[in-house]
Amino acid sequence: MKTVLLTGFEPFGGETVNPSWETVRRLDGEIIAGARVSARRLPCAFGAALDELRRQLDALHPDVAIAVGQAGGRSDIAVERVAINIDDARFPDNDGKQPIDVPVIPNAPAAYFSTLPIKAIVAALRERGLPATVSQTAGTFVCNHAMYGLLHHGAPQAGFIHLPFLPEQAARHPGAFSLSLDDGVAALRIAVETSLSRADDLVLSCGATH
Ligand code: PCA
Repeated sequence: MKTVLLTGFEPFGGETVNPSWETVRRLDGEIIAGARVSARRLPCAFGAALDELRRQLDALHPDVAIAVGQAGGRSDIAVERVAINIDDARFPDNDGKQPIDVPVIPNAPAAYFSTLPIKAIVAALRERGLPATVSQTAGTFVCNHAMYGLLHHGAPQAGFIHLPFLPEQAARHPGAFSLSLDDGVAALRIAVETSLSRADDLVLSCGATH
């Protein structure tokens, strides 16, 4: 049976929940398109997040690995295209570390592209009425760090998805977009199904001017 690893992060930045962990934990043990899902939580800390991710990759050898994180400022489900080899934190992580302009992995490539069918995922999400887009940057905080490490260490298909705030979080951030837990769970199920069902991607205009 194929194996899917989904990871979510612990809360950070003053939040008491992280939609990524709340969402992936709901899918732990589920069989999606004949593959078994394992959900794991990562610390929101440079280094420690990658150590845990590596442990899980070594233990599970997943066919598909999707790391998920919170992007409170985003207004849709952001399927990340690329991870860059830089840590540049605007505020300390949960261990109090704030790396500035250091590589995620020294002497490794500048960037890695997601190996998920990112545009097919966006198209499938939109078809089911869920707001989604391809994101051209996963930032330079712990999520980009984890995505870069995931792609460096590898799984046949691997990538990263950022989720907006949950409604209960958005209630404390007036004006912020939110996505319900049920919609987040449905979105990740679709992302996993789409990844398992195709290796190639769609040609779909989803670019950005900045
Ligand atoms: N989001 C942060 C790190 C953990 C998370 O859920 C980020 O976007 O880097």
